[in-house]
Amino acid sequence: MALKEGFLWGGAVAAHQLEGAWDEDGKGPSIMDVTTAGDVSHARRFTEAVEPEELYPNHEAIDFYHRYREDIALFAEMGFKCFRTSIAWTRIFPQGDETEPNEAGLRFYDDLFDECLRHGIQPVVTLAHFEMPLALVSRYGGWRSRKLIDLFVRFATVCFERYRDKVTYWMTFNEINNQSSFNDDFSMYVDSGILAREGEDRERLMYQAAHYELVASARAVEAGRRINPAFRIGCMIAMCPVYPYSCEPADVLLAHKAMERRCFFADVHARGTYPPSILALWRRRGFELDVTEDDLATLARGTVDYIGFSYYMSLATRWSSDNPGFDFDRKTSLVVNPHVKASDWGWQIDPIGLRYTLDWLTDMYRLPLFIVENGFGAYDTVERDGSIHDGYRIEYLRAHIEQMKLAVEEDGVDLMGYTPWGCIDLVSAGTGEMEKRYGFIYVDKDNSGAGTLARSRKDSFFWYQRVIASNGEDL
Ligand code: BGP
Repeated sequence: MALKEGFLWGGAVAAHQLEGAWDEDGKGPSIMDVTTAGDVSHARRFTEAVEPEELYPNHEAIDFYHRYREDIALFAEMGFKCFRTSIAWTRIFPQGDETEPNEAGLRFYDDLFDECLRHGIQPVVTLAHFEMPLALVSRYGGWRSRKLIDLFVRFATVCFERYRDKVTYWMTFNEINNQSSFNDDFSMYVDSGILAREGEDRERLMYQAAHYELVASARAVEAGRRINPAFRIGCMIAMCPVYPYSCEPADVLLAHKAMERRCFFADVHARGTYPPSILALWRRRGFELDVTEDDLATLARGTVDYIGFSYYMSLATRWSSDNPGFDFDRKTSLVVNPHVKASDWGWQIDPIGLRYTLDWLTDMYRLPLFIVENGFGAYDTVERDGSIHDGYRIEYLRAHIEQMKLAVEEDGVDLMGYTPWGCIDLVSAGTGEMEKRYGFIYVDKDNSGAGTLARSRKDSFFWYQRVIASNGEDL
């Protein structure tokens, strides 16, 4: 059995990492327009009404806003069947709470999606990829506020109505579960627009914000189904399977707890209920969250059609006696897995972990899956003749596709498609750098912002072209 006919081969990006044009045609500032490289201090200053200095690499990014025709032609040359991007919320609602959407912003995505469709490429659209309007942080504290539910659902509804006949595949919140690392300022900020205050109970804050987002997602799913029953609307989870460091029972239990804490979001999206372990945790901690009967009914109705997920690496954890409650914390509970190598940024490379993830998600949720991010961030070298020999990237992707095929062929996983991350070089979300590159297409721009922005084909471009043409047989 091979990959199914119509398998969605493609690539993935996010608006704020490649479009640039951050303040053109009426666009408002988003949370990512005032922060860099995992550092939220500028964002804090901005919301305290101090003008921060200009150092945001995504303001220009790779200027996709003006060059998308050329880029989509290159995707088409590779044979893409789909292209995953996000709609920048602040192009549509610049401040987030206007009564009318911004027509120029809506028109940009009309043109972009038309261009994709003209080349036979299906748009796959994430509604919120770390792009909350900054004004919603200043005015409402981001997802601290229940008010955001209505604002997000309105944004989603405007997009569903406008692109009803152009987009079939949607996702609500990108990597919604990153915020489970609530001790990490950046994770909280990008997922929820929350800048935690001194002395606040961050864990409680995270569960409250996550609940509002999950309700917003469920309401968006319901709205989307009403607008076009043919839509397929998914969630998007950052999947890094957490392995026990050893077979010592406490290590195994801690790894299991880590998966519960990181992945309960998928339970709510897919099954429409919170798992018992999370409800018990709220009781144990004495969290009295704003969760209404109505919310629970909404969650049960607005379950997703598929699970989209990113997979870059696996993690490993080891229990110690100063963690009697088996609380997993990404900052303190992780250990290096001696059985796998890591990228230059310390991301552990584990192709078998992808098969494990596909199997695990299928066992848990019995839903179609979509690998919407996977890839190898690396430094590339341009040779004198302009060629780029990125064999390391090919090796990474090949090994992951092999495991993906095994999951489909031998384990019965229902897989919709595969869109490697950063199919064209773009600004890294985690580091703010250009030179952590993922692309099949090289973009001439360095970390300081210098470069012509010219595009060129790497070796991996021609390799991926063959992979798609053979539906994954020629690796
Ligand atoms: C995911 C995000 C992407 C992307 C990717 C690679 O977490 O959804 O936006 O950036 O990771 O991460 P980085 O850019 O930090 O290498």
